[in-house]
Amino acid sequence: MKIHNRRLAGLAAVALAASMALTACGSDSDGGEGASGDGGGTYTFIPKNLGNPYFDTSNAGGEKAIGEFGGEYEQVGPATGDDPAGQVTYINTATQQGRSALIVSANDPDALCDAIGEAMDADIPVVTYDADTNPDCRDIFVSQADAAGIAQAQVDLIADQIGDSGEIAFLSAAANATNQNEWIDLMTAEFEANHPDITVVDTVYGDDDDQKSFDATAALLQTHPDLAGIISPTTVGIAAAARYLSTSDAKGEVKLTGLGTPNQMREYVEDGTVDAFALWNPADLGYLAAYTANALATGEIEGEGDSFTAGDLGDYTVGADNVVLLGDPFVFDADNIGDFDF
Ligand code: RAM
Repeated sequence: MKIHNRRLAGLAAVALAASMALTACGSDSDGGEGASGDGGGTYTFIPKNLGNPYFDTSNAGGEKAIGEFGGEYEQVGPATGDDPAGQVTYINTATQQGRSALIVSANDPDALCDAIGEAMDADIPVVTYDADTNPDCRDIFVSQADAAGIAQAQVDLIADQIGDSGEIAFLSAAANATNQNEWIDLMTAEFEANHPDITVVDTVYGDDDDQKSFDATAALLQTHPDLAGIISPTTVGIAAAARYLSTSDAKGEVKLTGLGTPNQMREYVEDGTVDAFALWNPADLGYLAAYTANALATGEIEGEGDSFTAGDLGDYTVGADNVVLLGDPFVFDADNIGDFDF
């Protein structure tokens, strides 16, 4: 439905796009309708924040894909992972420049929607990846894995590590992060339904900032002296928490799991601070998001039910709610972490 609106709006946007082409960047391949065939086009990645190794990896995957189909890549974004207003300014700039498509990991489900709506009114497709907005305010969400599967993997890991009994807490990213909030809600429901001896005692927020996450871990241990485990469903949070635990008396006593990158977590798995954690391949996520944006920008797909080929990853079909699903999460432990380098 939204896609149709965008198509209708596209007619009205032709004049706007034409006038923008006179002032923007001097390239006649700019603009939502400017990408033709498989090649060309200008693609802007807007992660939650810059300087986060997770997004460095995912966006490098996006850059690789864009190179394969002959487009131009850029990455812009705020310094911290709790700044939706910062993301809005980058979306507005990209719209004024008439980029071919935007690929956004949203810091907030609602706060970006007006800016994204203006981009789509100018016939610039908007793909969210990693963290979605409300579904009715973007074209397609490229999802790293099914949210229920991500939640279940982390519940199973902590339940196994603490003997299915005791107090646990969440160390999250930003309080408004759609992805973390959805996973935490699903995990809480799963504990209540199937793990009667596990009690969730707290949720704290490190805003995907290393120092804030480190400090929040210290505070959690002080506030809850009987804590058995921490789940941190953010790569920044779990790495900071592991660093704190690795030199504290709680090392190996308070279990830590969640979502991390192998390169950030390797030393903590090898020194016994962490038994196992999960993630998908972020490079594949960015790669798939770029091919999805290209397929929208070239008109190859419009929405649910349409199929496209994402380079080396193969064929994908847009599912319900205009979601494209990458695959299943993967569990890393001491036996396999040496096989990965991201
Ligand atoms: C952090 C970010 C990102 C999340 C990963 C697991 O890098 O919060 O949104 O998907 O962790």
